[in-house]
This record gives sequence, C-alpha cells and structure tokens, in this order.
Amino acid sequence: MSAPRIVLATRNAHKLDELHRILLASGLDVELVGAAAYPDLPDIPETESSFAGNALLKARAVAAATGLPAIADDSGLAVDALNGMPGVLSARWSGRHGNDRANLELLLGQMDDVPERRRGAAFHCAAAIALPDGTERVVEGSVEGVIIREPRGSGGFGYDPVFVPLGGARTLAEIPAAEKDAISHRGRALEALAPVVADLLG
Ligand code: ITT
Repeated sequence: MSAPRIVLATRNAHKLDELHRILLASGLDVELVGAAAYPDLPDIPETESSFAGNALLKARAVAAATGLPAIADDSGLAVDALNGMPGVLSARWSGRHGNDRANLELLLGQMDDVPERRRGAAFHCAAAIALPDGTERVVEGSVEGVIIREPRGSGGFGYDPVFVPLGGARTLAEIPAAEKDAISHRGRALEALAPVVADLLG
C-alpha cells in the first residue's frame, strides 16, 4: 500500500521547510505535499484568539478543500514585557503580514527600555491534523528564552535572530537547523503530533 498523502497547510515557505524536515525526521511513513500544489485553496482568516484554535481552522479548511489529511501550525512569540504579545499576531505585528524584518525591528524598538531581567519570552506552536471525515487533533510545544538587543545570525526566520533559548548563548538564527528543531516550539509540537498522525493514518 502506498504511503498516505498529507497536505502541509501553510503559505509560509520557512515554516513549510521546517514542517517538512521535522516530520520526515520523525520517521512517519507519509507523503508530504505543500499547499502550493493546490493553487485554488481558499484564503483562511486566522480569527481565533489561540494558537490551537487557528491551527485547527487552517488544517480543517485545507482538509475540506483537498479531501486529504492536512497538518497546519499556528505559532508565534509571546513576550513577557508585552503581556504575551505579539502572540497570535506575530506574523503581522508591524502591520504587514509576513514582513519578518519589520516585525523584528518594531519589537526591538518597543523593548528599548526593558532591562535584562525583564526580557523573557517564549515561542509557542500549536500543530493540528484534520482529516476529511472531520476527525481532528491538536498538540502544542514551546521554548523559553530571552530577547536580545541586536539581531544575530542568518539561519531560521522571523524573530529567530533576537531569541536566545534559556541556558543557551546563541540565537535560534545562529544554530544549525537540526539543533533548532531539537529544542524549538515547532520541533516539540511535531514530536507530540507524529504518534497521533501514525495512529490516525496507520
Ligand atoms: P501560515 O498561516 O500560512 O502558516 P504565517 O506566517 O501567517 O503562515 P502564523 O500565523 O503561524 O504563520 O505566524 C507565525 C509567525 O510567528 C511567523 O511569521 C513569525 O513571525 C513567528 N514565528 C513562528 N515560528 C517562528 C520561528 O520558529 N522562528 C521565528 N519566528 C517564528
């Protein structure tokens, strides 16, 4: 029997790379296809207030539109000094969706006067799978760290250049991809999702 096909329901190329990489490394026997293979997919407004709610919205909509199982991630950065923001608004914090550089610069400006002891933050990821028959599951993962004052590193994406995980010295943009996957919010969420996927599609 051929491996079941799963659509990765994201329009963010960096997230797509990470989802692909982490799910393949998990050893799941599945065929992964990007959402770009389905150009007529509807635009899905992220109307929920939680990462889990939005991940389910995206996975559900893509499963319904393609007739295939779909995996989606909703993720973002929660900064203590900003009362948990940008949170679910992380992708559009500067007003323009997906402008990583502008988002990061706005965040650094907002945190200019925040002293070292109050620069804590965490990345959160909710990873959801939805099947065309309406079955759905969602799991979450996080990584805690601090926001530094100047971007460092050229790997990763988004806020990675200003985020140093707790106990580390390098930003998520300064460490190799596999090292990020091993500790990241997305790596942890997908580690929890992989057995769920195997159970549902096995
Ligand atoms: P899709 O909804 O199509 O998946 P998106 O980029 O809009 O793409 P999200 O709504 O989940 O996805 O927003 C995620 C944002 O959170 C992303 O644009 C970054 O700003 C930030 N983010 C999430 N994970 C990150 C990571 O691993 N490293 C750095 N920034 C991250």
